Amino acid sequence: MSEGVRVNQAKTTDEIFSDLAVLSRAASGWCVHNPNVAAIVYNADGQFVAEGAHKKKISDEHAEVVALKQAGAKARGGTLYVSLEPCNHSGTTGPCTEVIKESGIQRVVYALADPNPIASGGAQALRSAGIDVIFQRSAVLEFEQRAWLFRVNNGRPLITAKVAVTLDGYISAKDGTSKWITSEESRHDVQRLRAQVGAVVTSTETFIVDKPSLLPRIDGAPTPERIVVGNRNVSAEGFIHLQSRDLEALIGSLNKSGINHALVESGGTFLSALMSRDLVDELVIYQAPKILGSGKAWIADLGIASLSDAIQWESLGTYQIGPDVKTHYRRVRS
Ligand code: AOF
Ligand code: ZN
Repeated sequence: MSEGVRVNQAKTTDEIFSDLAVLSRAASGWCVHNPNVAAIVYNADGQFVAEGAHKKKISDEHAEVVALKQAGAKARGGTLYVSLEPCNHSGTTGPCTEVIKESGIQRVVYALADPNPIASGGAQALRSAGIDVIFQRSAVLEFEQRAWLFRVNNGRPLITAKVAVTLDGYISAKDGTSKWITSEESRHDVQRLRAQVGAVVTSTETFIVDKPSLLPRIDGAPTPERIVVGNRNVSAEGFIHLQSRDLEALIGSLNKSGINHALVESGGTFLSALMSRDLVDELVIYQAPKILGSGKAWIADLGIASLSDAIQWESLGTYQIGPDVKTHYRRVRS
């Protein structure tokens, strides 16, 4: 199906995929181990019937099953849109392909082939049962599921670092003052980041100086695992304290919990250690329109002497947040 073609309903497939992206993003903080899959059901007349997302921390039910259960008999003859190829295996639940067949769904449109060998084969199984199966690649839905895909492909979570800096790149002034460099609007935006990840990580240094809660202060938001890394003794109730500077221990702990996406909120020392090990995959930089001229830099000397050795990033988007500018970067590895 080409972009812009309307199939017996008010929305194009790309528009429905955008709706799936919104559902997927809202579910991402609820998913450990598993992908943040979303599904939407339209009936035979092309009318919206039901939607669902996988929220592993609440239920094992896959997105397709959540949406189809809600749709009931209205799914008969209809179309199921799903961000990931439906699974064909019995794992924590039975195969979604069986539930789809029983639902009477006539058409399945999915955006990403399942890279998980034990779960794959769903598209073929549905075709064999006489269901029309359409694969339409979606960069938007690949992006929303990138943390899980990254973990499947790399054996560790996607790591995003968030920093709040002045125009000249400082996170605190010479006298140590750091509250608040960025605006209230930016700080609220950070709450939404925390709500979308499985873990928020900081260093003992930042923990002692800032006493951050690292919790998303948003009603009904999922609670990320909170991790403090470093040798110093801290009283961190509700946090996991990894009393070591060994970053392998951090990765091991994140993997043990099945974290797809971790957010690092720390000062320059810890961030530089991660950066030196090439463990930062994305950056979210909030830049306030302030200049200090001196203070603590957000990143330390990385031992890079020449421009040709610079660590490369690409921008995924720039946004005005109140008086500040937020830029989202992705590491470019050649
Ligand atoms: C999900 N949610 O909505 C879909 C998934 O551990 P299990 O048995 O729940 O199986 C997880 C695998 O199932 C997952 O890696 C993916 O390949 C497939 N589909 N998983 O958690 C969903 N549709
Ligand atoms: Zn499934």
